[in-house]
Amino acid sequence: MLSDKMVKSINHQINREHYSAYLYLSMASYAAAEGLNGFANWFAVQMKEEMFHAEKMYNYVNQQGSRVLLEAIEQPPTEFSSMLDLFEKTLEHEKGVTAMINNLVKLAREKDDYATESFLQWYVTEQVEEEANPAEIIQKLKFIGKDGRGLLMMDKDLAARVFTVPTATGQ
Ligand code: OFO
Repeated sequence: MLSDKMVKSINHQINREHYSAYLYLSMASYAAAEGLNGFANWFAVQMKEEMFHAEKMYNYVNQQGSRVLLEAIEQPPTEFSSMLDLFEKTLEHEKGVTAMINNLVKLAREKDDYATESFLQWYVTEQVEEEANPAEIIQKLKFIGKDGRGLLMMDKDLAARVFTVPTATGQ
């Protein structure tokens, strides 16, 4: 059984994961409008990952016999200036999400809620990747600079990204 505070906090995190999905869909739309469909694909896959993050928490709250209450999702930014801008904003956003996940772990520890602490470990590990991926792309984009051919080659690479449901930990 989850404490009221834990249910409220996970419910709020479900909202933040949905917001992340919305943010990345907005970024996908910007990249598509710029004619960079590989970049758009990367963000569309990222959007699906975020929906998975939210669904995994939704399932956990239900399994624990508590109730998910969905909150309003605010409008994400719609104006961006470049592919580099998208990934810098992604990295900044993910650092914020990591801090939120860490706060949830802290709360689980305070409440001696071992099940939730164990459940959240998946997200702790996932956040390492969530920060590493944009950081790596930022490095490449800085290297490419204003070279249009480099950008197109990268667009081709990013077109190959596919969403796969994590099997070992997926629920
Ligand atoms: Fe859900 O990890 Fe990104 O936001």
